Amino acid sequence: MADIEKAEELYTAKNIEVLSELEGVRKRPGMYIGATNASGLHHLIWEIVDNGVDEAANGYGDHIYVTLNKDGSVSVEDEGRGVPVDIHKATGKPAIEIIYTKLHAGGKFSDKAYQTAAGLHGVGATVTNALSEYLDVTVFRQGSTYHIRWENGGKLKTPLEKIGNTRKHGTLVRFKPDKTIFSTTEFKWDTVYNHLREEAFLLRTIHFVLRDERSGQSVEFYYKDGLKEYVASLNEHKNPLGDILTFSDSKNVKTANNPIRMEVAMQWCNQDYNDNLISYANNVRTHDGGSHETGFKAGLTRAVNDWAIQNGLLKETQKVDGNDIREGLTAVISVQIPENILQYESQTKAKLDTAEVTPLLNDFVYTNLMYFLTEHKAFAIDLVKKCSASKQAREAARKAKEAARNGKVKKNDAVISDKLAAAQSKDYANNELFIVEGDSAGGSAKSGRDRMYQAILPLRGKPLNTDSITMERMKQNVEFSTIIQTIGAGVGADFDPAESHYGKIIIMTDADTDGAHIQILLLTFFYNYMKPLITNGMVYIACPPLYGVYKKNDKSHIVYAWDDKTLEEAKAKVGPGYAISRYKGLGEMNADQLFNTTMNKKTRRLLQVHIDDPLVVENRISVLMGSDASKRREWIEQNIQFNVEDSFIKEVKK
Ligand code: 28G
Repeated sequence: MADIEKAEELYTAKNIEVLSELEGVRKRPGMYIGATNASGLHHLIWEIVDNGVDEAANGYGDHIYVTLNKDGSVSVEDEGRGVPVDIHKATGKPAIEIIYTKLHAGGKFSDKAYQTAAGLHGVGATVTNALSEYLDVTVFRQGSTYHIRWENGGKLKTPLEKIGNTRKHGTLVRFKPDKTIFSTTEFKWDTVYNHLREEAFLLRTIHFVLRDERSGQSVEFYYKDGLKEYVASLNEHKNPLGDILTFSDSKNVKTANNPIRMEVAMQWCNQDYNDNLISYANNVRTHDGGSHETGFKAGLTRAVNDWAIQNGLLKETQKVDGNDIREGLTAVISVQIPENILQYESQTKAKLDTAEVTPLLNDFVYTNLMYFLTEHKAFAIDLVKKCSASKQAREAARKAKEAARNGKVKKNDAVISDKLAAAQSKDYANNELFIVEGDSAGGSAKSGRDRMYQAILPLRGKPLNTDSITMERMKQNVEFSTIIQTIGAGVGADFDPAESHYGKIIIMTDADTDGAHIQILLLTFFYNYMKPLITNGMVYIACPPLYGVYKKNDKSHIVYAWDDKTLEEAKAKVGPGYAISRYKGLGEMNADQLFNTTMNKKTRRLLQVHIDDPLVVENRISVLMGSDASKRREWIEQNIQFNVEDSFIKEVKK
């Protein structure tokens, strides 16, 4: 190695050493909280809450109080032992200072058998400190009250001091996120509400009290029946078949130094074509499932088939598929996995990869379900009938598809609505379907589009809410049947995303509350009947610009803007003497403008739709079902923002 390289290497090594851990976090916040959007912002709260939850889970205190303050800060308080304040020998500093400013690699500082999947224990508080304008801790411990404060990303402002006596014990943390780091610093009631509710379901012994000083709202979550209440809330507006089943057990495996704990709650519903499997490993959601879900599914399929065969309901040759059994099933699976065998498939930790768990779950579900079915024969018979009906429907759909493919039934192009302006290309994956609010915007979109690969389907009025109607009624609706025909990939259990005639389905509405409502109604339809479109990331929302900036009296050259930031940039670009138009709807743009601002791949903005928070989905459904229009409007405003990522619609994609 050349000397100069050696010198450089030494220099970097030294630099890394000098760079404090707090600065490291500020340089690469994404590494610690995922992103600096709304999701990352809320992570700051979760990290602090996690520490309080750990203390409570260890048996110290059973309430956690979370308050969203008026100044944009958050307070979190627990009733535990209080963060230690004694002097840490190696450094001569109070322990609390180390805890809030060092990233001591997870585990070292922790004596816990079950690490969170995030593996961030003990690191979280430092991350929150590093990314805050201020972080203030008050400790109530052994008769005394202590206080310490950092500012500007963890710079010690007020050293630890005893400020009084107390009879209470616990920790109170208050912090305000740093505006220079995050794209938004507004905490959302719904996001915090859903997160704490989810934790309350999973933890079952802890009371969470959430208050919002900005609005005066408050709520307490405490679910002593845990997952059972979780499933009950997910199925609240559905038509259940039988009761909620709950099983729990714990098993030792040779490779692990602690038992694996397993818990399941499940219930089937009629008139629902999706399977709603929600799984957790160490209380962290595993969006893509993995070992535990695999075991669960195998045990479930085995139990239903074995019971049906043993009781003469099915012959050996008539076995039902896992898919048929899971149609309409809501299940929450929660496993606690000892740290030494906790593994994930990838960096994102969305898929569990602990092989030991699969046979355990398989056996656990099989044994418990076989027992339950035997004890509840009438239910078991209904269930087997339901599964057989699903199988028949699936086979009929497959046969119809095959017949169409073999030319026995001519695919009738005339069925496809004359409202559709189709794309010329047959490269389906690259094609885009714009579902456009209103005939007039639809007209502009038709003439402005790139005919090669963009198709336009105008929608008249508001689509029906598919939560409150049956599949039969939905299919009779002209708008939905047109969408189904246009996409050409089936519907409900028969839907196959691989057959979609479009790689992207783009919902294009006005940027107002009516537009937002139309978006939700369409998303509700896709969620209920074409869920894989959403889980495969094929559904998008178009973002028309909110402003146009131009030289006064000269609209020949317009610079578009989507939010305050791009508006400032647009003003600067146009220069002195600018004028601003605020766009209220798609209809205000002509065909060229609509294409260039909202449809052109090079310049448009799209939001990719993810609906992965089951509680958000459930909440959405109850709001949509309700007749209270003002509540609905409020929910839309809380949960859908244009050009800003949030819990419902995440990830800005160009
Ligand atoms: C309010 C919001 C967030 C916390 C505690 C309590 C202790 C603690 C926290 O110790 C260092 C690591 C394991 C011993 C532990 C107090 C033992 C005895 C604690 C919180 C030293 C951290 N007394 N409460 N950390 N431990 N609450 N709430 O952060 O070995 S953090």
